[in-house]
Amino acid sequence: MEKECKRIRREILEMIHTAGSGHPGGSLSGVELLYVLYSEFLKYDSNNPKLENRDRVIISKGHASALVYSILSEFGFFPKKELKNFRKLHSLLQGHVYREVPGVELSTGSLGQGLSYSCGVAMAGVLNKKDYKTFCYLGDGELQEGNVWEAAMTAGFRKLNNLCAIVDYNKVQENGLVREIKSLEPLRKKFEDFGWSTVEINGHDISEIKMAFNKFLKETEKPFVIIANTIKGKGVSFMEMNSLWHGKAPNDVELQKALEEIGG
Ligand SMILES: Cc1ncc(C[n+]2csc(CCOP(=O)(O)OP(=O)(O)O)c2C)c(N)n1
Repeated sequence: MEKECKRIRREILEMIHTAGSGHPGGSLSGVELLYVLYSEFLKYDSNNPKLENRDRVIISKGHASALVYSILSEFGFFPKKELKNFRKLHSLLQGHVYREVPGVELSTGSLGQGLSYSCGVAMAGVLNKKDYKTFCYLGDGELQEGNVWEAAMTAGFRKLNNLCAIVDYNKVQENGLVREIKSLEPLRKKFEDFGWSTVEINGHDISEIKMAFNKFLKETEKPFVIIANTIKGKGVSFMEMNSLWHGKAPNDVELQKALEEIGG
């Protein structure tokens, strides 16, 4: 799977380079998390993306669109050739994930909303006696939004054991370090106090990610959160942990250097 993840990383950077804009840092940090989810855990039919009993994936950090589109095309939701239209006017693949794209459940980009929506989707599953699961992918800077904690409280109170939040804890937000701008710590304890089951992993370690999703599938009582320690810009030395690469496209020389470093 490491080879595939390198390919996704290269594709993300090529898309952002061609578009001349985008969000490399927080896309590169989530590659393994989404790759493992789609390849081994998610129930879906890419030829029938609205299948009633599909598992739902809500991308709350909607700016990670290059990552999401690369993953969705990898798993057959639409052809790879569409990726060259990323961020072009009138193309389907807009800069923040858009629900007309096959496989995207909710248009996002205004941070802080995905977990509330995910609670609604998960509650609908319970009320309608459906056995789908709901996964919500969040950024760490995004957790500074109050709405996230209202949703976290709801999920805990409602015991939404069909809901799995995935926090891409890459420690860097748009303008600097999360711990210096508004620390989330003690993050795991916060979720536990709100009634969640928690696991904390290395979000680039395939076997730890699998362990975490397996644990979620065995959860019977509480909503589940995977706190995934990741590296913003993972795989490219000059992008790693550097907020300058939150929302900037590499130029030709930078792209070449990045692709060489990623290798594969
Ligand atoms: C409500 C809202 N405020 C501000 C922004 C602008 N913005 C886009 S990405 C971002 C930083 C998000 O940081 P984080 O959640 O850590 O994302 P990641 O590092 O994973 O890319 C901000 C402030 C936004 N999209 N929505």
